[in-house]
Amino acid sequence: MDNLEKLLEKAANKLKAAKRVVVLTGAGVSAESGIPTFRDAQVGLWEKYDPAELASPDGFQANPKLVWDWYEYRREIVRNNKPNPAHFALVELEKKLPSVVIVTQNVDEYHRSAGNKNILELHGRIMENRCFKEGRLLKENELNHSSIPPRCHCGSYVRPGVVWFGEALPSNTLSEAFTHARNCDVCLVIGTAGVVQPAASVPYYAQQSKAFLIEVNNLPSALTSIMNVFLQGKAGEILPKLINLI
Ligand code: BV8
Repeated sequence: MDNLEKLLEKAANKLKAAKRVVVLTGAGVSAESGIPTFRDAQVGLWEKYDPAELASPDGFQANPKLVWDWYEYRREIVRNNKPNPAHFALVELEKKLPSVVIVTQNVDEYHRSAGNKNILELHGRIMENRCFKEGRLLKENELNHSSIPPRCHCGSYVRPGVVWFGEALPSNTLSEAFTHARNCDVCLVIGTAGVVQPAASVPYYAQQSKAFLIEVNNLPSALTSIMNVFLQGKAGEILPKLINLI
């Protein structure tokens, strides 16, 4: 049995015995769906822009049309692709174990469309629209498309329903994620560079509560040093193998 198989078995045994599992996912879990990660170099028109610049209120105010177009480009990619085996393996995990909570940094809603039920979306949803001034969620028929970005009936621009850099995460969702992390037996961290805060604190709360930490990533991340098991590889390949052992 090679080293990866031994590690898979060790991780599967811990998951099998777990009463409460928290799964933290990042852009890497959707990479095999064709959704570019934040780490991936931006392509084409977006090559010369830093995502963290575009994904911010200042970036939007400086150039609302550019940021709106970037989100429309990303929405099209999400619409034209679908969940991959990594997402479906997590649906199986939720079915097999007594309690699994998916805490995701992703805004593509692929965990929901794959079939997971217990999901905490820390950074919002890319398909949703909000009034830039009021923050209110807007229905499609409330958007005035005579400009780009569209405008809310209050006259302010419409923005995507995601949490930008420099904006607070939804407080209830975040505190629920931290509470689950503090009370879990196993924390499974998949496809995240572990850089963006406060999301990247979830595994640290699990560690403080003596949970067993497992990471799935094709490269080491900022979190790998605190992991009990690091399963190196693509999430779409590793997760089905891992879940099949449970
Ligand atoms: C906030 C939505 C405060 C938008 C996103 C300490 C504490 C608090 C804040 C900070 C702090 N330090 C710094 C900050 C500020 C900032 C921050 O974290 N900056 C970073 C750059 C240092 N944080 C914030 O601004 C947050 N807000 O704290 O506000 C506050 C409080 C009160 C009042 C006002 C303000 C808000 C952060 C949320 C930003 N929004 N998304 C959008 O999508 O457009 S973050 C966005 O980037 C993603 O959602 C995701 O979270 C992040 C990218 O991270 P990853 O998911 O890790 O993806 P990445 O591409 O980086 O890496 C991919 C990984 O997958 C890699 O490891 C790769 O190896 C791996 N991989 C690739 N392919 C595969 C794979 N793994 C497996 N299989 C594969 N096939």
